[in-house]
Amino acid sequence: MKTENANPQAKYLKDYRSPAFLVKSVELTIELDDHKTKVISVVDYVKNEATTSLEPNVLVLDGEQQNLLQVSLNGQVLTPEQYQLSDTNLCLEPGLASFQLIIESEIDPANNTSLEGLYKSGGVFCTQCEAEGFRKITYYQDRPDVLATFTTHIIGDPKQYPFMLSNGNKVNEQSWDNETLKVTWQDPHPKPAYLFALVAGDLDVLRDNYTTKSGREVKLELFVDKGNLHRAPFAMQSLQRSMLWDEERFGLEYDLDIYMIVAVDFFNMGAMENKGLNVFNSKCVLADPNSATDNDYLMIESIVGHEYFHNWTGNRVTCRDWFQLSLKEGLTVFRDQEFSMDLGSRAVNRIQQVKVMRSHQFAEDAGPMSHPIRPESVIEQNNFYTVTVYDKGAEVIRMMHSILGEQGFQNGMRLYFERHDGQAVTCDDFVAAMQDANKEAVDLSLFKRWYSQSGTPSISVVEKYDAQQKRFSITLSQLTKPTADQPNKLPLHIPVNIALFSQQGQVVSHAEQHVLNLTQDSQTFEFENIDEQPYVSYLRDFSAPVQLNYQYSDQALATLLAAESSGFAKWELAQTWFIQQIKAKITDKEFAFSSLLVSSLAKVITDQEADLLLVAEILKLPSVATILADFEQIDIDEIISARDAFTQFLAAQLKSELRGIIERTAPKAYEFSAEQIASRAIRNAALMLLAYNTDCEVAQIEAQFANADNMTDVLGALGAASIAQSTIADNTVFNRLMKEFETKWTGDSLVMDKWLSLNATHESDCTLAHLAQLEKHQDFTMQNPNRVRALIGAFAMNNPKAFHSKDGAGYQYLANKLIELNAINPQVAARLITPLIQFKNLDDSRQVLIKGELERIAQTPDLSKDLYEKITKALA
Ligand code: B3K
Ligand code: ZN
Repeated sequence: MKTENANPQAKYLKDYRSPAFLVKSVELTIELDDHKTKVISVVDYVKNEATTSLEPNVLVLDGEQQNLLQVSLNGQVLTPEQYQLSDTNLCLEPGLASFQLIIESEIDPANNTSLEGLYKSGGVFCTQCEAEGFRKITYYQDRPDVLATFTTHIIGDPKQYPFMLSNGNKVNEQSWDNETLKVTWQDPHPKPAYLFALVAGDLDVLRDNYTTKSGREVKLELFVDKGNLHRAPFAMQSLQRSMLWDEERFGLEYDLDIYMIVAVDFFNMGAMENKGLNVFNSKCVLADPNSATDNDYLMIESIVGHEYFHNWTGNRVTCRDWFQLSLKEGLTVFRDQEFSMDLGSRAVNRIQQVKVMRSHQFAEDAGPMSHPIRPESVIEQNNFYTVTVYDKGAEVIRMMHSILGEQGFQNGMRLYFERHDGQAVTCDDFVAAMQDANKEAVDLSLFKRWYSQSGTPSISVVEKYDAQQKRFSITLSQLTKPTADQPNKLPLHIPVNIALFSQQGQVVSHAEQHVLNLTQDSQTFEFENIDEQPYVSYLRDFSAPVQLNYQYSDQALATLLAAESSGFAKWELAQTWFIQQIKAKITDKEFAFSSLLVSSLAKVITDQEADLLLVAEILKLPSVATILADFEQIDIDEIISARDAFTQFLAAQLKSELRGIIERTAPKAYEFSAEQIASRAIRNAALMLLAYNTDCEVAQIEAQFANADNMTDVLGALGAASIAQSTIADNTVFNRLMKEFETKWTGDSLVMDKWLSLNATHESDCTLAHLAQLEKHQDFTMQNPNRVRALIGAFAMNNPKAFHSKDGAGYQYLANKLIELNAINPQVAARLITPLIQFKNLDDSRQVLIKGELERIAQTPDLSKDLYEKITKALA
């Protein structure tokens, strides 16, 4: 296989060694220029007496894609014989216990399409250093356990770049003619290089402030592209809400006098928590009712929160090495989840979290990239910003939270900060703080295995009722199958939350809510004084990230669905029932879908007391990916057609109830309120389902589209039109509305992303030809990750019919795009390859086609480490 760097090598957690030198301070001078930005770094080093390095006298600096101009040690310019320079390192042996190194180099931001290091987004200079991007700016020990204070001087033309920003506080500004300005920033908090940031551009700014509970006045500044100020207020309010929430729930306050957020158009992920200067994908900041949906608003709130919460869980206490990434990410995802849950619907937020686990994380753990939340070996670190590290990581924190309780958990957090503020630590340190703060109460020694073991445990259940003894018992067994990275699995500590109900749906009083702590391969739990065989609701609140192997009877499901008090559990039972029905149809083509399900669901939908946002979720069917995860190997067409048949069945059977919803929820003048969000959600869910009926009322859809005063309803109408066009006689409705939408929004790239995605997921006979056409649209460019994800990502992830077409054309299309992207942006390419490497449960002929494509990609000249790692593992 040809690669950028011959034979990329894995790094191992077990090989961790502390650095040979520590850094006292860093002073950077950056002279901005599109193609020749000059970077001068002045760094004071001291020998690390406690180093475990095998070469304790050698200073190893990371550096890539720079033109090195000069190195001097304590004022003496070094000759090239005095250091060793390779494509990735600069090494020297200073022979001193402390010294100053000055390095001058040149970089080319305008040609940096990887969007890592210093690059230009539109006309704006910006940086992305996590995980290992700082090495593209200057030669440095680019590792999270080297912490230093930073002073940054930015030199540039103030007419082009009126704002020149970096971390910390602005301490000086100096201009020497009309063309040059030098701005100096100082960050008093020692930080690793991955938290460094620089932004320079001509932007609009929204200013506000926040007073912390101890009285610190913090200036808040939100920078956006010129003309976008009207889309900035919601992100600003989200920031203020985050600051207040972290004080109230975690007792944590902000620690600088200024907090800045900059929205940029070209960004590889959602956002980045650089100290005092967050850089955000504009998609995760900008919103107004005309252009953003309710879900966009909620996403913005949660990401603004996430980056803010990193200030403590990530920045004040950071990771010792990148294997510990979940230390900050799992914990911070847990915190942003709790933030959204405290502010909004707990049940519906939990549902969204669980959907991510089931449709993405389970698949990752079952595929070639399976890894524990703390991985043990890595070729390309950027490949490990995964649903496992983030979302399963958050599930592990959530289990700890439920084992310790809120009080015990907060005691653990306090101890963690007391011990480790200002340090770079490990996941073991975190668990030790949780354990030591709760010594008497719990023993986390077995629980810790979640950090080192990959794979999704499956839980099977055997129930036994002894009428004579009035004893009910549940035997739970756990099994984690071998994964690509680990052949042998051990039992885990799995908390299984259950509730017992009588056959009439009464809570079996003394057993309403139990957490069964499964710690062995198999365990039996007994309940005394049970008058009849109860119905059990399992894995309430998704109390552990496991797969439950249990076939409920239709009668049990009907009873539990009506009786459950937990909104989440109601959704879970409905989903389980849907999946059981779809699976039954796959096994037996003659299978008749359950009428008991219909009447049970009708009751849920028409319940006047019901939480409408929850009901909207209940009306959405499990994704194809979620159902696929339940099979060892299957022809995916069978899932798609059984799922379609079941959807049509529900749409037909519930027609009058769904129409009732539409009547009851006629849109009112737009407000962003919980009540209206719920009303829009259920209306659009109903409209979507109704569109599966051959007599679907297209007029309804068109009226909603024409009269909508907000993007949620516009997209609701378009989504329904997409289905309607494939179901019914009026086979032009979608095309008509999409044309109108395009005319209105062309040039507004964030909104056009929604249009691209709708095109990419619409069912049609000529999807691929259409995709090729869309790539030529004026709003599309392969250089921008948002566009690529909106078009190509949406096709590969959310159009299973076309992507998995039997002739392999979908696979071939994606492979072609990945080959193009490899040269432009390896990180984006490596994210997009996911559906091509998770093929184990597809049928043999599709697997052959996919492997052929993977082998073709592997032949790409200069294949990036990112793709190399994933393809090698997939083909192994
Ligand atoms: N910490 C960043 C992610 C960096 C990704 C690098 N490939 C955003 C976040 O999780 O908040
Ligand atoms: Zn994060």
